[in-house]
Amino acid sequence: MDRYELNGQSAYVLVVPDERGRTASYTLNLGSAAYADVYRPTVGSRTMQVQRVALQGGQLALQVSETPVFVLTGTTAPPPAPTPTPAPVPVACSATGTILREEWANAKGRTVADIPTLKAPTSTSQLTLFETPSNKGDNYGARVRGYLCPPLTGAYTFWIAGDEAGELWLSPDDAPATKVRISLLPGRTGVREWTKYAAQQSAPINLVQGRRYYIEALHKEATGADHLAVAWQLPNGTMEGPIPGSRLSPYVPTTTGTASTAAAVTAQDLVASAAPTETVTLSAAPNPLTTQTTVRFKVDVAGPAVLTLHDMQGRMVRQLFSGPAAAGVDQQAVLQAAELPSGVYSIRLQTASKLIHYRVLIAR
Ligand SMILES: [Ca+2]
Repeated sequence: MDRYELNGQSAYVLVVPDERGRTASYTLNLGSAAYADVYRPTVGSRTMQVQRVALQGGQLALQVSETPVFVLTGTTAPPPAPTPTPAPVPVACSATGTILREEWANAKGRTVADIPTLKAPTSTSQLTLFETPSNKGDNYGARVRGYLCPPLTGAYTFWIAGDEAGELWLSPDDAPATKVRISLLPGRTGVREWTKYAAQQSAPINLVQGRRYYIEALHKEATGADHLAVAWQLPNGTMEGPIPGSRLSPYVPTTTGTASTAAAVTAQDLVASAAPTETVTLSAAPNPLTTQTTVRFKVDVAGPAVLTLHDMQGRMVRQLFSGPAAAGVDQQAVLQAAELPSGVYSIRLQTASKLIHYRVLIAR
């Protein structure tokens, strides 16, 4: 995390800098800020996606990845209610009627940080509304996750209720990696008791009709009563609590394991399996670049080499070199950037046993 100051205004940049596909949860302490604007670079766009998050006690919890996230704060009035775009004709939702619930049994602790989400869950089920069964047991953690299909375009407000600990996270799109915590339980509530604590309620959040949004509720139970539910208010004022299955689709875990941890393990395995004696270097200058840059690389074991350019989503946008590389010889390739949008890119060099990355910024 880097912090930049100008005239008393702070900007924060959060990034996992190693390009191995790792992600991390991070809580920024923003002091007296009332809200934060979270900016994310968008592929092919000169402007960034922005999400406004109301803060409780200045705490902003974010999911951070190798794509940088920029945070600006505001201390004045509460966030202005976004202006809904009228959408009089609802389109058919892609919701399939359920949301995934994962449970970890025999998990001690009273906070959501005690949920062992990096392990495989001990059981899973599908809920037909955004509410878990009451009084299932003691000492478990759970995660309810999937996709929202908003029936209208405009500002939605969310609530979480539960016993004992819970957090609600929402992405500005359908990617789990971009999720932001929008509300939480400061303490236990009754079943569907939405208004016991101010922090149970989110800021108004603009959603677009028919688009998919990733949503995730974390739930930690220690002892006694246990339950969890999530509600929302539609732009037309309708309250739905809990959110019905007609708005929901389940998250579908991939067979290779869920996203970030599996990707991280794969990248580390690649590095670990490299011949210990092989050294590969990769650089580009100038960087940042405007029209072109010269990429230099060198291998000390002769063999095939492929040099490619990838955007922030990992898609290959250019191949810069492919062929045999001689040992100990400086190789060069020119990256012409004229037709590429401004943004952060990754140059990848793949050899027989190694994959390395080099980050470049195209800025005009
Ligand atoms: Ca309890």
